[in-house]
Amino acid sequence: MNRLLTSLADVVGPSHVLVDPELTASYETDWTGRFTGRAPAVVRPGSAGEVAAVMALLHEAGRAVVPQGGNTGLVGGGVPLHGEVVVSLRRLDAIDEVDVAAGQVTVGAGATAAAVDDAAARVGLAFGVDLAARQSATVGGMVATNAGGLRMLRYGGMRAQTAGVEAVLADGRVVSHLGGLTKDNTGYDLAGLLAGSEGTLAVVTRVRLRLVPRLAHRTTGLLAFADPDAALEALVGLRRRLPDLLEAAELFLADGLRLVCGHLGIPPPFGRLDPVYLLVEGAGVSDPTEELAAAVIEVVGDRAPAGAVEAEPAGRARLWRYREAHTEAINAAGVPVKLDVTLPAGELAGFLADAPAAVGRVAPAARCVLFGHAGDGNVHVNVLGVHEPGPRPGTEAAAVEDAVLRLVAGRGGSISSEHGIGTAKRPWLHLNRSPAEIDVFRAIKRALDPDGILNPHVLLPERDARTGELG
Ligand code: 2HG
Ligand code: ZN
Repeated sequence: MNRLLTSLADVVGPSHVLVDPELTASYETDWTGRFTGRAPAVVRPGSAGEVAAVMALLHEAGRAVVPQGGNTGLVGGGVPLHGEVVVSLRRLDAIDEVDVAAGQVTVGAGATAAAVDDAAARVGLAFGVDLAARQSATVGGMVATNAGGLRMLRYGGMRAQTAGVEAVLADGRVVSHLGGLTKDNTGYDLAGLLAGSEGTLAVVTRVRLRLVPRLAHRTTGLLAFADPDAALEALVGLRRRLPDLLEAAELFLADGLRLVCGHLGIPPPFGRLDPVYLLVEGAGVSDPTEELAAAVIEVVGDRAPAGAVEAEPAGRARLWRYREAHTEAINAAGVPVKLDVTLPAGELAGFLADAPAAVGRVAPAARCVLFGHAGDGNVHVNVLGVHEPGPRPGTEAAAVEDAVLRLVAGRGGSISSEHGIGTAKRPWLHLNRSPAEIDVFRAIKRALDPDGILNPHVLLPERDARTGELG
């Protein structure tokens, strides 16, 4: 190892090979505190060339690697749970000049979502993906997880924003296709393949991003409902009535709101706790307030016993805070078991009703907090008060995961909506993917990473259920 560390230091400089536990600690534990490991080293290359040289050395040494961006992942996919070397891409944060004619920009993997959006704003454009972790989440990690976020409804997820990638293969070779041409049928879509590959196929170093128009006006509405059915019916009506205006449609429930209000020390929205809330945001080149308010009155009407519409930034931020503070409020209450799932539209209300009971059957003392991106059918299931929340088989946490994921799959949903499979969910991949599909995944993995050094413990199940072969 010492020889390897010296060679790595020759490439990136000694101050960018971290081995002191005090310096490596923040790279070794995920944001929730649920996933934690120990890395023999954290390597911080400063350019794509350095990433290539680092990967060549690690490949030669047969060392397993976890590529890491802002370490905001929630499924244990970006931390060294099995003693992997962490390759941090955060120093690759350069943002090229925005190509205004193309409406695109090329950015380093370490650029944060917020920094990309700021750069786009300077020329009247915006980054189509927005999420609560915008100040820390990096573009490389967002591609690797195919992040979705708050505006998926209107612009799609990371794969849709990705017009090209540059990436380093396991052995240090570089593949680069950053031209961003709208029409370009010259073979396999490597950018599309790497989106959602969770660091298992290559290390993303640069990304060509499609940008979207920056809409000058936006209005946020918060509506309270007596039950999920009423909220979801209202959402169907609003989507139909405002097909070009809606940018976000978020849902949360009384339990989550109670936690948020306690955590922030603020009163609930309408001076009381309602069972279900829908937060909707409209954005346009002209002020959408009247159109949104009219649609709420016409479509939602009496379905919502209380509501507010805000167009000023401070008022909008106040409404968003109730939704965006869920993650931090949950974490302040304990280490959660987090599941991130999609339900078909027609199954969403039923799932919200059934999930707490399914959890209660296997973890009687647990508390279920449900919220998410209603417009995409995406529910974030956070379970607090689980005995042994760590990601180990045979624990109460595993029983909770099993119960929720089977419920989701049984209703035709996806066990990973936007956070990835990571280490957390790979034993359940077979609930959504057939043996033939998993065989194809393994073949792709072998083609790009024959020695299995790139994030070897995520996404693919450890053993093939039929052959017993290692993933
Ligand atoms: C969000 O939508 C994030 O706020 C985090 O995806 C979700 O904390 C969670 O479970
Ligand atoms: Zn989310």
